[in-house]
Amino acid sequence: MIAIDVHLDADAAATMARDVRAGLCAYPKELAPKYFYDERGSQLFEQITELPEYYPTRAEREILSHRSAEILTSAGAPATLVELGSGSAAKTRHLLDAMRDAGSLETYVPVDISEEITHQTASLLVDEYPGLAVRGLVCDFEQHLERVPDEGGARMIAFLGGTIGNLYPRQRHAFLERIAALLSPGDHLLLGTDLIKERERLEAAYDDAAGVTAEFNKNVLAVLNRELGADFDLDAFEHVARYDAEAERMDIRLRSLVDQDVCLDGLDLEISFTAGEEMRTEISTKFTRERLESVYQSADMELRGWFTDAAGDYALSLACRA
Ligand code: SAH
Ligand code: AVI
Repeated sequence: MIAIDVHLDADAAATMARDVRAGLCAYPKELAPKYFYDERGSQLFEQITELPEYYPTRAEREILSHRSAEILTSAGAPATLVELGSGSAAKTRHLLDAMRDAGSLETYVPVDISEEITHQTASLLVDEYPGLAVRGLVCDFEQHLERVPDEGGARMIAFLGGTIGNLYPRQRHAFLERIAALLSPGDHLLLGTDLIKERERLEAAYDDAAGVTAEFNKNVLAVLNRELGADFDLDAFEHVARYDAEAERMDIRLRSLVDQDVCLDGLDLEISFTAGEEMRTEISTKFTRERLESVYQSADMELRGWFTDAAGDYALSLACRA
């Protein structure tokens, strides 16, 4: 009942080496957020979802717990749920429950870059949903999207958690165009997006009092230490999270506390940081309904459903190919 294809091979290691070299040699320095998610990074993200300041997960759960049946009816009662960046699939259970209750549930396809969490999620789900076929894909969804299996029949592709906000506009546009190309008539995309709100709440959500987000951010340095033989001192950097109102996104960085040199033996590279220098590790874009409508339109898609939590903090939108 479980089949998981892993597409993280020598290719993935070479891609990481190339990305990190380019990011550290650029000015300003930058690392891609997909490198947060080793086993520890996935655990830290799960802790973030439970923080009092981090409202997006609770808001998305509220929508899914109240409106999954309606969402699935609007999506034509699909038999297959594909989920990009599935992680622990904690909130996805609401969609799977509604599919089971409607008698349409056949296949779940988790797609995630983190191998450990994808295996854990798959084995929990086959126990929880007797008869469910899980056909997982461990890969970088920006590289291997077209490997998502097609079982025939209507599909819903869910991209939850606001992860689309971690892509730059150009990446996002290219990604949505590729998703659109995967959608046959009758298939739908269910997209989770955080909405624009006051700076104070946004900045608190990404700089929690317990310091979990700071630890999550610094974990990318531990990943480089292990994977690329680097010698980053995690205590020599601090977490920075600012809202950029013009770009409508959170801007998350690591700031060097001192002048320092870092060696990356695996890349045969030594780089210097000056005291106060900042390296971006993630953006997290916030949306309005109007902005999303135009984002869909330019990717040859159209908005078909809009679901928000009672406070209006977060939205799930249903879209199909135009
Ligand atoms: N959907 C879950 C998890 C969100 S965290 C939720 O809503 O809570 C983002 C998830 O996307 C992580 O599980 C991470 O491993 C995965 N991810 C991030 N970048 C990725 C990429 N390029 N390819 C595949 N998975 C990615
Ligand atoms: C996964 N992604 C949608 C999270 C976000 O809110 O952008 C990652 C995150 N980074 C810091 N906190 C949470």
